[in-house]
Amino acid sequence: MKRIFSGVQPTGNLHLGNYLGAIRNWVQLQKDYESIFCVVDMHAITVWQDPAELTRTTREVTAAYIAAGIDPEACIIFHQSAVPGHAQLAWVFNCVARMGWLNRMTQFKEKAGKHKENASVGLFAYPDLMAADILLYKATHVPVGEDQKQHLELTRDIAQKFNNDFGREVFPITEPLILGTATRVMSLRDGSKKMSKSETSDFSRINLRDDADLIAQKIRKAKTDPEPLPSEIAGLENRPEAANLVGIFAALSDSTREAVLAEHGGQPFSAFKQSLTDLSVEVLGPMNAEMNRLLANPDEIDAILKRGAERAQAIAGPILDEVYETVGFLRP
Ligand code: AQP
Repeated sequence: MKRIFSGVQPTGNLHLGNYLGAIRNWVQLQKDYESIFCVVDMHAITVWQDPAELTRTTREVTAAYIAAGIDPEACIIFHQSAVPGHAQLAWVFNCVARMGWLNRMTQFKEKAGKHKENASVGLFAYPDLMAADILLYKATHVPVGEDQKQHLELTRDIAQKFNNDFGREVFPITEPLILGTATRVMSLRDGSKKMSKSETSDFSRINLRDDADLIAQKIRKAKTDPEPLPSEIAGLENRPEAANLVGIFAALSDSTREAVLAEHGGQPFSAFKQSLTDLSVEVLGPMNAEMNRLLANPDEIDAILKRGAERAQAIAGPILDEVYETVGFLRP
């Protein structure tokens, strides 16, 4: 059996990068894998979250999953804090992983920045919780972007060490699913930075809840350069903002950058931006409408999350029992 686990943090406005880099690919994967998609609220609080906002964004991420085409009947959709096994297994893994392993994690260094001493312990131990998310379901595969590869390696190391320490093959060694279709989307204000929920400038990203007018404004204001669009890929070199817009166009039209340039090369950015706006509104419009419908009915979202948590618990419970028994915890 092939089982995937993946998640998004409810840390702010979901954006085009979350959609093209993650959620859209899951819609395809659900056909071939038993799929568990989580709203990872416990990861979110590794940095400060306003409580009311956290509740709102937990529902928003859930709505985005469904509006993008993830089927809550075929897949399990739930929020992490609703299944206690995530925290329980993470504690066991805190005792399996070594300080040296976590010290090497580049994402902690990036997120903690210069204020390492002030970062939460949770932010440091984040990869142990991620390993618990995956292994609590014995997921065989995890769709990962470039930025999460190192954390999945750590998950594999933890699984291996646990199995070795206790002399039992409790956990699978989870394989990464590197998706050719995943697109890394960069900020509309700076082509060298990734589009991000926590970036202060709202004009750096297209949020999945932006309406057509706002999408048009943001694309119109997106940073570009004075040259027209090239006709070949080589012409995008050292032009990160142009490359980003072409990459977004290709992803939204299920095409290639080559094909986009063959069609639009030579155009001034004003014309290309108009085509990109039309395409973005065409693809994101229906999703935006369905998200708004769901968010106006929070009870519907909460019922989906509750049912998902029950189904997740049914898988996680026996696996946690097996872990506890392996470790030697006396069972009541
Ligand atoms: N710009 C991006 N391009 C492609 N994929 C992206 N992802 C995020 N940003 C881009 C993918 O979305 C998934 C969920 O990400 P996450 O919520 O776990 O956190 P993140 O990667 O840290 O995303 P953000 O938007 O940048 O959030 P903040 O600002 O809170 O850190 C992941 O699969 C990720 O690769």
